[in-house]
Amino acid sequence: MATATIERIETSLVDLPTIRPHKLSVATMHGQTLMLVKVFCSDGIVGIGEGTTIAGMAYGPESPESMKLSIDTYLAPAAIGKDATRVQQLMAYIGKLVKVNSFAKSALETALLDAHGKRLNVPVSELLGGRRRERLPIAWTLASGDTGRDIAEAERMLDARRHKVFKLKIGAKELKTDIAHVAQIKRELGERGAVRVDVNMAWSETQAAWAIPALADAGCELVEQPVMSPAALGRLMRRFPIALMADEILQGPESAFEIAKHHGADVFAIKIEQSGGLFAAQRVAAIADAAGIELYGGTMLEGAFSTVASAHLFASFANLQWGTELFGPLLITEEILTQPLDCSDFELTVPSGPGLGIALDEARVKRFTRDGLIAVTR
Ligand code: MUC
Ligand code: MG
Repeated sequence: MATATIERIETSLVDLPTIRPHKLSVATMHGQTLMLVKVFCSDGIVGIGEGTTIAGMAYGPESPESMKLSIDTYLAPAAIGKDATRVQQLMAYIGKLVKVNSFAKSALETALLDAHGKRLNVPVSELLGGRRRERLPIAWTLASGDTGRDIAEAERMLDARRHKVFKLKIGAKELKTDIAHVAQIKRELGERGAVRVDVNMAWSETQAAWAIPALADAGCELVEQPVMSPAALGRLMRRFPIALMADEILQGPESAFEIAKHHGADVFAIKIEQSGGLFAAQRVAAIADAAGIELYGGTMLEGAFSTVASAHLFASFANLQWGTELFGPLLITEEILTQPLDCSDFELTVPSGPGLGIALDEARVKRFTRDGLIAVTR
């Protein structure tokens, strides 16, 4: 086994515009900030990882700025001088020193896996047990805030053969307005496009109980995180036949186990950052499989690095019944890779080179790198 120690860790914040405002029940995004982490090893290998959130702190407790701070102040000093080839051991050690901070840990673990894959000349998927598929179906989120614009966008995606599964962000408007929006989009798309919704916890249990049958009647096939409470989600699951998916309540293996114990969701949206890293996300998937819960590859609207890390992991899953939504890089106006990802025929190709199998376009990213901690756009 090659030996290498961690010599230096650098973090940066990269502010990138989105192709249009992205409207969720919790916030409207006008841009995305990538927190990039580079791990420099004594064998000359550099690994890159990434952390993102959704609209700063509107979605969860971490932000790109907090990730940078926790890595610079706590994770990096703990990692420097340690064996770069023992990724799980190092992450377990860091886990003892730093509680939670799941997104920051996921970014660092991604960088370590990228470096180790490059060292061993294998893709990250091989470090995770080996891939079972080379390509992953990718859904697209319609979230312009306007029904007509969403329909036109969906038509463009279908024509380009980029996406045929659409997730609609609802929960910010009146229930009846949201249902009419979903129904109109599904009516226009017919059998050409599948329609799902994500409420991002905006509804009460009574609101959800009213809306879920109406969504099913409108042709919606999956309802993601309609309510905040895990107990309420479990109760709704038992009342309605339509598939209900857990997202925000899934915060790593322990929470997955609690939900699975009571079979509190039909589907888990697995996200590497929310899980606390790729290995933790792998454990979440194992819990779901054991409990008969189906799987979906989720996103934190990540840029290329975290998207590709997720793709390596999802490619290794035994089950991926609901496909993925790894479209994050396509929501951003700027290409940050030297070689763009292949998204074609409704699928993303999992890169096959060593590590993550992608390279950062340093010159391009430099233009968008923040000088200090205050975001210009979000
Ligand atoms: C979420 O809540 O799932 C995923 C797709 C999207 O548009 O927002 C994210 C977050
Ligand atoms: Mg969600």
